[in-house]
Amino acid sequence: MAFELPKLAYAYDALEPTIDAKTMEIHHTKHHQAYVDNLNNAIAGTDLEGKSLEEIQKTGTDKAAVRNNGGGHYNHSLFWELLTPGGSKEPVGNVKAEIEKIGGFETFKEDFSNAAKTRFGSGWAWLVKNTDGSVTVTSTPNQDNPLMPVADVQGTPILGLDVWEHAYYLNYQNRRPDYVSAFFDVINWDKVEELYNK
Ligand code: MN3
Repeated sequence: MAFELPKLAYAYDALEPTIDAKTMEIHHTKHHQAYVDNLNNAIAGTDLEGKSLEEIQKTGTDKAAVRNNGGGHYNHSLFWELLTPGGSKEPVGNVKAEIEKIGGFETFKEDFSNAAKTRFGSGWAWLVKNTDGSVTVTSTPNQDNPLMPVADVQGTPILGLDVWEHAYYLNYQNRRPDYVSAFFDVINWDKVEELYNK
């Protein structure tokens, strides 16, 4: 069964003013759809066909088309779920406790924002869960993610921010820092906690 574009749990205009409806619609129906289609084409007839999306990140990304489009599908599928209208303002539960251990929420916000702002060109900022349960802030270029063997910091992504220009340019133009700080208004921290506890 080929991969499909996931439906969003909210309307395209639900995240305004942080993310405008036009950006959401193009991002979901054009950019994400293209990653899905190109991933399906890249794995058709190969031993990756039928593997889970997570498994593909871990084992299939030595091929450029799978790395770029498999990463694109995984990253965006996660990203949509991490957003919610109104956001939930602060981390909860185990994630809150782990963020306390790396300096607390304000320090985390600064570190995560710096990772997002200083990622040159296109890429993603991440909070990952390590195998010992601790959490680390990192970033990756392009559509790479911390599940891929090629990533500088390996781990399970529990929060991610798309810092490609297509994610913010209509509303923020070149002001990536404004987009990054607004992101904190729409984070679904309950989802982050759910991913941590998986
Ligand atoms: Mn994107």
